[in-house]
Amino acid sequence: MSDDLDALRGETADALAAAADLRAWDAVRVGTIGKSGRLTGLLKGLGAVPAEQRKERGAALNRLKAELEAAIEARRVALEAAALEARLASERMDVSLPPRPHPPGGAGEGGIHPISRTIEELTAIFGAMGFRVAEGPDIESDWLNFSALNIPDHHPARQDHDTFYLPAGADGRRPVLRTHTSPVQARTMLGQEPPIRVIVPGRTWRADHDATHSPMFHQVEGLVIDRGITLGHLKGCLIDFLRAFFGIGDLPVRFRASYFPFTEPSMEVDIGWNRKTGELGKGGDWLEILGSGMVHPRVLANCGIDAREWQGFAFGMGIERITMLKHGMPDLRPFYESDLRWLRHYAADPLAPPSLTEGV
Ligand code: 2NL
Repeated sequence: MSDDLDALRGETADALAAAADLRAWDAVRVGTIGKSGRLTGLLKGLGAVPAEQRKERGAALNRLKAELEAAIEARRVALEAAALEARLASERMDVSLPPRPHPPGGAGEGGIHPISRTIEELTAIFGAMGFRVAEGPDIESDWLNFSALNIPDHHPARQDHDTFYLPAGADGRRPVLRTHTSPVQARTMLGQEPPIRVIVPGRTWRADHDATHSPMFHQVEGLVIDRGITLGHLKGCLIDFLRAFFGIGDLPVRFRASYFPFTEPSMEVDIGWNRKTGELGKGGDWLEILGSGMVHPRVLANCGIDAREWQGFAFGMGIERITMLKHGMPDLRPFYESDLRWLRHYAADPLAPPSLTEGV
């Protein structure tokens, strides 16, 4: 083996080891096996070697070429791996880091208002039963708010002291601020074929203001239209809902005959509680919590549904009311006062998902 080949082997190994990045590495590669590289030069010079040494010299050069190519490639792999390691280390993110403790409603961190939280819970519970959420405008025609729902002209709900009327439109009729969310169910029936399963949470308006009434409040109504729907479906659905919402698996529930213009028969629904302590679930007293019934055939007809083929049930309740009962809130007014002390006390943690069985 010639000295010049040994020198090239050693110097290339040193240069490769010294190459700290791919640019330096490439300079070594070009300088060794590139077009004008040292090894290439030696190979080109083979022709000038005396014939008797040429064979041995050629074999030695080819061995060195294979050796250097392997060493150059190995260095490239090592440099690329090191570069990747360095990049991964510099961009590392600790995804296991837990979120900072989050005071509900506190110190500008934001919390979920109890009304919103109850709507999230209603959506979770009824969503699991196959209901979708429907929404509609606050300003409605009196036909959708009243007539479609079989509320006749002389009904007390139509009197000015209950209903906010707006100035008459081009048709000469006065729109209203919806007094319940039922017009959204009417829109749903008019807009799609049964089967229908919707809940409608939302703002409602009545010209009524005292310690227990606000001119703006929230309701949730529900509507199911399908073939062969009976009172049994209504009872099962509402019993399951009430037990899930209040988180009391054996909550007593009582159905009591009543009257609504839009349902026939109609029932008010009571839950068991203790009148003295306010505790829900036991105590032998009854508390009215919601209204319900089988959708009146005239309402179905008004909304374009054939009552001989389709039946349904509906229900409605006040969101403030069920929220106050669930959390033992004594007063309705703070819901709308934006008092941070009240909000910090009652707001829900935005990171805690609404639970089907426990609520907040
Ligand atoms: C209550 C009573 C109720 C309904 C609302 C309804 C809606 C349509 C058709 C039939 Cl589109 N019914 N809604 C039915 C029964 C009772 O609410 O006391 N709410 C606070």
